Amino acid sequence: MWYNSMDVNHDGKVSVKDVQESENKFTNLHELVGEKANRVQDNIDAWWNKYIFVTGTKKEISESEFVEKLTEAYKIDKIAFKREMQACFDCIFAILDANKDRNIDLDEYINASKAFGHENEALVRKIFSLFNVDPENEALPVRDIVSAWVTFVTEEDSDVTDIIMEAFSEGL
Ligand SMILES: [Ca+2]
Ligand SMILES: [Ca+2]
Repeated sequence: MWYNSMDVNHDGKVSVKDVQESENKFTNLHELVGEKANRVQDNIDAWWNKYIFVTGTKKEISESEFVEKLTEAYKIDKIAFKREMQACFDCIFAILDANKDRNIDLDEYINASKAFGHENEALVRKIFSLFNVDPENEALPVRDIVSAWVTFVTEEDSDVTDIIMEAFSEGL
C-alpha cells in the first residue's frame, strides 16, 4: 500500500518519473521558484534516493523489491528498522511542512497529497479529519503524523488499526 502511494504518475511502478513529478507538483503547488524551488527539489530528490531507491543507480524499484527490502531490514534489526523509518518520515514531512512551523495544516496536507498523486481533494480532506487535529490552529503536529506512518510501516499485529491503514481503506 505504501508502495502504491508513491506511484505518483500511476503507471504501476515507482521510478525516477515519480520523483520528477512529485518535485514539480510540490514546487508548483507552493509556487516556489528559482533558488528556493531548486533547494526543495534537491531535498525531495535526496529523500527518494536515500529511503526509497537506496541502491541508487537505476532509480526504479519494483513492489516486490521494495517489500523485500523492508522485510529484510525488519528481520535483521527491528529497532534499527524503526529508527530508520522514523528518520524517513521525519525527513519527508519536514519538507512537506512548507512554512516550517512543525505542523501540517490542511493546505499543506492537500498539497503534500497532490504532490504524491492523490488528487481527490474530498477524500484527502476526509483523511485529514481522521487525525486528531488540534482545534486551536487546525493543524496536525508533524510528530503525530510521522508516528502514525511509523506505526503503519512497523506494526506487526495487523489487527492494530492505525490512521494510515484507515486512509488506505478509504481509497487513498
Ligand atoms: Ca510511477
Ligand atoms: Ca506547516
